[in-house]
Amino acid sequence: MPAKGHVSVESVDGIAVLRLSNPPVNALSHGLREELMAALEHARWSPEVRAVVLAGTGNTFVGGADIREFGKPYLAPTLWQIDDALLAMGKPTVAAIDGYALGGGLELAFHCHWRVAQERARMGLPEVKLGLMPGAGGTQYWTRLAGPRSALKYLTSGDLVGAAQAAEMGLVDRVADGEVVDAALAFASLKLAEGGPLPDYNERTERLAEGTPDLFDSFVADQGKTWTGLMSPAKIVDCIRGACTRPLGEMLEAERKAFVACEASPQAAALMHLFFAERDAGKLLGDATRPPVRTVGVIGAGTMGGGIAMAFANAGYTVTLVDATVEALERGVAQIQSNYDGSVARGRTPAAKAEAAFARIMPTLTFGDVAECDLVVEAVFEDMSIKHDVIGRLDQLVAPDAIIATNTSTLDIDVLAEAASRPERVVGMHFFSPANVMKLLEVVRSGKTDAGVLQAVVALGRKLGKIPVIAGNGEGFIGNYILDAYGREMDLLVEDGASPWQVDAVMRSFGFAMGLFAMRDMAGLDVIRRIREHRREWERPGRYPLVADRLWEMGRYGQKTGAGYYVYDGRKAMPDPVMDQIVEDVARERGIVRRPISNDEIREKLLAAMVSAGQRLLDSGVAQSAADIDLVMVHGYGFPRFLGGPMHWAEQQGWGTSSKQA
Ligand code: 3H9
Repeated sequence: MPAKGHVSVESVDGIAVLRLSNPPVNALSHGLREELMAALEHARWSPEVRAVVLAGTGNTFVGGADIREFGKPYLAPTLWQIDDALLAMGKPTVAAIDGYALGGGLELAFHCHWRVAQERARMGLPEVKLGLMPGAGGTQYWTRLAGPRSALKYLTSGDLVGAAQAAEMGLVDRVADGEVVDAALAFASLKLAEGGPLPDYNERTERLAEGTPDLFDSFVADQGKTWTGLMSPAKIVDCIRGACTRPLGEMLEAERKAFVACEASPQAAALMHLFFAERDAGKLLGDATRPPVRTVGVIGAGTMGGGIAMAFANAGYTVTLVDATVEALERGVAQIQSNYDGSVARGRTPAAKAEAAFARIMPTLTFGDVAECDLVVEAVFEDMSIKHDVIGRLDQLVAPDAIIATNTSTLDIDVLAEAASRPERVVGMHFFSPANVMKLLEVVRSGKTDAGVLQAVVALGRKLGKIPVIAGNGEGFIGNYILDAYGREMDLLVEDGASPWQVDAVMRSFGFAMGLFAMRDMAGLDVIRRIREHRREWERPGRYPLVADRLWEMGRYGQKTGAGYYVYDGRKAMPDPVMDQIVEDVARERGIVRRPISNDEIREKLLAAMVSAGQRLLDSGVAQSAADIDLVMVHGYGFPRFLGGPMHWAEQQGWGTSSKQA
């Protein structure tokens, strides 16, 4: 039968091959489900069909339920009805998995009697990453096929497994090194020839005895702390626990109810919002094109420069890393080496991969060695005249169409771009420290940055595995502008009566991993003072908070001096009576009558400061969308992911922000 719509059907020796097609990831959207249901019914009742092979098209089996349909009324046939139709088939069914089989897609395969996977296939139940849980039998079938231990591990993390590992675990029955549909057809023929009863999950109980109370208790004790703000991991655990002790039918019903509760949760709305925002980031550009970047140079082998070089090297780029002195270069290279060693020791990077990446970094003292690069990122000291000078020199050196990127976090990119004879090729690449780890990349455009340059840098950011958010050249771009706004609010709250300890505790209880005062102590109050000096923050309208300067004057630079906002025992922060006195003194000098400030007031004021700063960024066009602001705050500034970012959060609270698209 010729291909038609979302499901094509072909018959091979009495075996119906159903191929699903819904690009880009063959999600189980309503239209696809309608056609699939019709094809399954036809296969069921057609006497010529002896068995069914279910396959995807493109390079994916099925990426899961259609995430865009969540939160809307369920349209029949639902995924549950499709799965029931597979169970009712009464003829052998084989899933032929190539590419991804995820979420509802893997569950669809679980509803087939057997699974054949191409060796490059990857599968898993990543629903937890969307604030959801498997809702079409995933918790039950995984547990019955591969045991509760692996179900706990993979379903609460959402991690994927490859075909070979899946076969070892019992999730798939055969791994194919060639065309997967051919292998599935051969497998189905074999099963037809063998005859005998079809497998029944009710009888697959051999792994369930592993599910002892101790297994679950110790798993929760160990992992529970990483589930802050999420309801689905605990529900997943409950369903796996139930799989080991309760009848299958009862637990499928329980799983479905739990899924529906997760689907309706604010966390799921927040995480799905981020899922789409992450994919939309950097997309609001025109279609200007230019050749992709192939060769990269980094100027400055300090902490940022070294991290940036690693980010490129990890993505397969050869990087020319320049510094001016032997000592600086050697120190930088030693730091890079030690970062790779640490990553290997912690089991995060295989040794061979780390070695290969390290070998791609070419240190040099010769500035001219970057002459052939398609893109050079300057990561020299954060000082206008130094950066201006470097950009001017690069402009003279590199090819006319090469891109010059600056890693500034605070300087005016329009002014920096003036150093180049072609300012249109100058762009900001604001990496976050450690640059080889943090996913956020602010791509900052000056008034003159060429659209093609912007697009090339966004594409490059994606290749580095970053989330590239485009920002205009406003002060602090997106992230630091918002950080400033709520940082100032926090400082004022402290002068007015709160303590840093209280404010940080409020932030942590909201979901931040760390409070901002503790963060400042970690970054160093001397470093932060330099930034304030550069920005001349005291000249801004409104009350200028004084405590940070007072600490700096006293040499209390934070962790590095053993005292800042807190006093330190090693890295352990403790409230400090001296700090209380400093605050009292400042308040007295300013005539402020300090008062007790409630946690609610602190939270409201901080969030209001973030959100109104975000709104100003939208109004001025520095941020292209509210979703971009959310990405910046979640990926660069520790805003709790399960709340979806400040703008999404505010909208959920009914605060009424407007999102503007460029
Ligand atoms: C579920 O299944 C629940 C069930 O248990 C129970 C139900 C009862 N739906 O990531 P990419 C879009 S929950 C709709 O850039 P890649 C995506 O937005 C679901 N759209 O590609 C993007 O659109 P655009 C469980 C989806 O190659 C485009 O596809 N499944 C879906 O880097 C390309 O995406 C998951 O959680 C979807 N399910 O990665 C899997 N998936 O082009 C979620 C993707 O307009 N998906 N899109 O920007 C992924 O992890 C990755 O997309 C995947 C491909 C690995 C599949």
